[in-house]
Amino acid sequence: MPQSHTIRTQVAIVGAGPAGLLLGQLLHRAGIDAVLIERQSADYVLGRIRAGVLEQVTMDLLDEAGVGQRMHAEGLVHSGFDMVCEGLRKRVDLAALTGGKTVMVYGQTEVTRDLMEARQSAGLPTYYEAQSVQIQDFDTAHPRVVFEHGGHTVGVECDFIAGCDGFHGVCRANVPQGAMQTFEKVYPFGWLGILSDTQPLHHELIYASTVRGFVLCSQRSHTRSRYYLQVPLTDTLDQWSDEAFWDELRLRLGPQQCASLVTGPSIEKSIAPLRSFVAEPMRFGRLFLAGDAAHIVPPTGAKGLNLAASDVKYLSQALRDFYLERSNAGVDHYSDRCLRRVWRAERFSWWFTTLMHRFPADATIDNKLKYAELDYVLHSEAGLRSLAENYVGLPLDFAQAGA
Ligand code: RFL
Ligand code: PHB
Repeated sequence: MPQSHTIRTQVAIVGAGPAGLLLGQLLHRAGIDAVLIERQSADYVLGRIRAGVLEQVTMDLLDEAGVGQRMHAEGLVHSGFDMVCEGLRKRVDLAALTGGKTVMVYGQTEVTRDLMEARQSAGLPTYYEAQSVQIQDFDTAHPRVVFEHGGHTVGVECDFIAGCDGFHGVCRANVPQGAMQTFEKVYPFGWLGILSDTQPLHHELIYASTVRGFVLCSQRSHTRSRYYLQVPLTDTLDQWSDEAFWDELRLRLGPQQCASLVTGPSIEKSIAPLRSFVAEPMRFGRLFLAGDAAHIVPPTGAKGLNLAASDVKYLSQALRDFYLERSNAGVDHYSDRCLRRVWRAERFSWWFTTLMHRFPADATIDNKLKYAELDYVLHSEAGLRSLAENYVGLPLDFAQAGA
């Protein structure tokens, strides 16, 4: 007979990606008890190569969580990026356009590692490789999470469940039909990404719109590069040898931009579909959704991880209000506060994606119009300022009710 046991906590967090781990850390610092439940192993979570650009709001939150030291020591502060379009190359000077704001290039893997280590050294409970995770009774004051772990059935009794389990998780899927409205757009292409231990093409990021499709030249350090190519959704990894990738990158950017390109073997290669998605409201009873569980942006605007961080900021504040101030205000306003920032980031990510990619259904006039828009944005103070303001991240404060 498999054994079972029950644990009692204040907040059960489902999913130990950046959203779940960061929430766990902020709650711990506020003296609120939480248990983390993750379907995968810690190594698997660390093996996922995803985001690379952190906004100031995210950096501040990592500092608040007490895990910012390595980010400040090893992360790369970027005060601008380059845009390339049909032979035009222009630097977007983020700092000059936003009153000194910058972004940090520091991989999601590193953020996750720092949070995992902090959690482990504080001795906080995390169940990795949890199977058959179920959430129950979250429309009552006594929610539960039940799962299989190491041959045992574990029940977690709690006051709240935080659904930080990503787009394919169980939490959103268990909300009764009709209680949440979803909005979705799937783009007709994906991003083929490659990681390689080679010197980056440029000291800052390059976003390029080319006749053969979008290119992003990013990086993780001075010796590790991350490149992305827009590819048809039907493409598979076995069609893309490293050689084919570098050849296509050279074709898209042209010999002049690629003069100093250093190529080498890939250490990771993956294809990600692009999607805009929002579920609202982000709360049902005592279940809160945060991060990719509630919304997805196409990665062009580098907003996904940053939105997960701002959700977690609002959620940790709401839970602090509830436990430390005995106030329901934060809990009640959680969804509205998040969604206002989410929708603005959705709009920017959709706009930047549409502008920079070739769509299969685009007529020649669409391409001409996109070029004209890029030409305008890059040669207008107002256009550049709007791009820069959104890229560095909108402030958290405008999301206060009524503002
Ligand atoms: P995650 O990272 O998906 O973590 C969810 C966790 O939940 C677990 N899980 C479950 N656990 C228990 N029970 C279940 N039933 C479960 N089902 C799932 C999963 O195993 C996982 O560990 O969501 P989270 O924490 O909300 O974090 C969101 C970010 O990961 C995501 O938004 C970013 O990676 C998006 N993104 C970028 N964001 C940025 O801010 N800047 C960027 O530069 C950036 N670049 C990117 C990106 C995403 C990309 N891909 C691959 C989608 C570049 C790419 C290519
Ligand atoms: C990345 O380095 O993975 C990255 C950077 C900027 C983006 C998306 C992804 O817009």
